[in-house]
Amino acid sequence: MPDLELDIHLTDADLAAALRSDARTGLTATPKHLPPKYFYDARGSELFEEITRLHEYYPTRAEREILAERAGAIARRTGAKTLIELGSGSSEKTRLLLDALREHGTLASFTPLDVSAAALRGALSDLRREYPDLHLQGIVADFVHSLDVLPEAGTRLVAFLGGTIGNFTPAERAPFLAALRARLSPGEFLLLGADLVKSPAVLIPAYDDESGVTAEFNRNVLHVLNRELGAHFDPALFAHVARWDAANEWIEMRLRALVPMTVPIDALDLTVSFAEGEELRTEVSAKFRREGLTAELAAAGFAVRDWWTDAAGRFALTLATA
Ligand code: AVJ
Repeated sequence: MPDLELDIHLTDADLAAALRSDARTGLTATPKHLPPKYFYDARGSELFEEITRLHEYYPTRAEREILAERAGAIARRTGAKTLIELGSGSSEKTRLLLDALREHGTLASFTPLDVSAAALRGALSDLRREYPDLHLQGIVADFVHSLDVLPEAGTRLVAFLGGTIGNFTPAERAPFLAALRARLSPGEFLLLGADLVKSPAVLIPAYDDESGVTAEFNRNVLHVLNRELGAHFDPALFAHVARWDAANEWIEMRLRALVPMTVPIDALDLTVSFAEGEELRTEVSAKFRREGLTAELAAAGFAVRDWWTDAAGRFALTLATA
């Protein structure tokens, strides 16, 4: 069946090449690191959905609370004709926005953008049934490198939700936000979800839950390397580590080698050694403060119009204009 509703700007071959290059770079670096986008194969996406339902993992619920309360205001303030969602995944919370924009009467099209064609196909087939009058156009792309493929039509609202902006380091955020701003016209909008700095007593359990789902999610990246690159990791020999970096104000997830090991990676013609206790960094999840994020947005050319948090003040949703 042809993918009428899917523009593919990133093929499986592109993804495979990126993984080879990122794995070679990250696993031969000191300290070792991998980009978080490789968590999200089918199993990893399922585990992430499970994480969003954990009682320790508050960001999804907090953001949904804000969206439920503010979607009407967002629709009125933006009058958006086109909603674009970066890193859309299942687009579950986005329905609150779609409903409000539809009720407001301005919305004509929705463009979810994600690296996972499978996630987009699943989301689009549900959305097609739920929103038969909406023009749907999924884009398979890496949101970091593919801002130039955003559709041009109407007043656009770009939603970047879930706190995924936290996966960038500050040095990566500035050019990303500037590139996004450059793609928008004055008067168009960015809706950004950001997790806020808070006590490590709350942050750490959110990334190291009692039931071990986040640990499985973390180790899943090793299964991805085994399957995609012919690597020979034994995920059971790695401990899940979540640590709060107070200086950088970010959570780091790492995998700690429980024993010394050498791991062949067939597709890279590479063997990687781990000392006992050596850690591989798999994710940075930065947490934000209002002043800092407002200043970063301003430096990129965005003006913050609204700053909303959940009642408990854990998570922020900010509406900014280009
Ligand atoms: C999807 C990037 C927002 O950083 O909280 C959840 C991913 N990692 N648990 C986050 C994640 C561990 C999540 N983001």
